[in-house]
Amino acid sequence: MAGKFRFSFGPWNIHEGADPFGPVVRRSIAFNRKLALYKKLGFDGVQFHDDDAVPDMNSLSPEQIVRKASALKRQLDAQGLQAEFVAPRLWEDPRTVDGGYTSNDPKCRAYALERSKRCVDIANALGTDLVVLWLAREGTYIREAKDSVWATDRILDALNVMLAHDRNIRIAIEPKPNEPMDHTYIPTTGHALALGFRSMDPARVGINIESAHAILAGLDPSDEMGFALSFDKLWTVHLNDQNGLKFDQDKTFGAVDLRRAFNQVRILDTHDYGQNGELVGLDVKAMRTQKDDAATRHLSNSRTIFLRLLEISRGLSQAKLKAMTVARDYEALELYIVKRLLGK
Ligand code: XLS
Ligand code: MG
Repeated sequence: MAGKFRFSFGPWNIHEGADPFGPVVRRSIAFNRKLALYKKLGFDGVQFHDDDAVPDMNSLSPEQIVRKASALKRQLDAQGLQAEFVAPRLWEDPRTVDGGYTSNDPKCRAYALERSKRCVDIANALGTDLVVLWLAREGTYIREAKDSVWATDRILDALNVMLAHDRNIRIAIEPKPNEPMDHTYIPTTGHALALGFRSMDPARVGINIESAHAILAGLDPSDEMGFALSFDKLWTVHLNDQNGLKFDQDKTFGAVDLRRAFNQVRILDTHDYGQNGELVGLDVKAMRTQKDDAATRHLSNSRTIFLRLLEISRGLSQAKLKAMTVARDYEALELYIVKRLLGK
């Protein structure tokens, strides 16, 4: 029985358009107004950074943080929205300039671990058991700055600190090979899964695969997803698109390579992604050129493209696919797929 997909995005996906070379170009949309847009755009789930949920959390006590997160949970309930995950934002604070868990300064490492525990508390208060861990600055600009064995062990310690802090929390590591660092530790799905298996509770460590991150690692996102699915470890996804090996573009899903997007949809659908409540996250950014009143189109367009590719995937003739693969006639298979993508 074909499942129904539910979608999510984070408040950072509606943004003012600043890039490293220029300031904001659109008006800020207040958080409450963003929340009101979710259902209208066809989304049920909200992804959070810890400080999206509780702004200014560094100046609050653990109890105050939980109180604020609980108030937000009531707001989400009132809108019929679900918090999908919370991710510790460990890349903006001055104490995380050299990374969080792998900073060379022990005081900064201690800050990163404390912050991660608060993130777990926020997830709890928001009614989700999922934390996403994007290891943004856990890496180096120059190889000699850190020892990669030591760094791997520090990231493992951080997983254990979070797993021990809460008996139910699950952690989905989001691998990315570079940016903002020259090289990031835990760059691929394989690295992340291997690390999880060394943790104190491997059953509670899984994966978030972002399409663009896999592409930046020279890998095919659908195969990365398939690898994680075969371990039952694909707990969320960040679908988007990426035009070659450059900065992380977070383009509209399917906007660069429709066939690559199609294969992501197909692997997810074929293996019943979503059956345990997983959402389809769209980590897409609006182009800087979008005007204020049209700066949410990348979200609804990504969802529309996903659903259209789903229709195409479900409309394929299983008998034809089988015959062509048994005959090893991959030219015929290729034309069949491309024609379907062309609407023929
Ligand atoms: C990075 C993301 C980041 C994580 C969550 O690619 O946009 O925000 O997904 O921490
Ligand atoms: Mg992401």
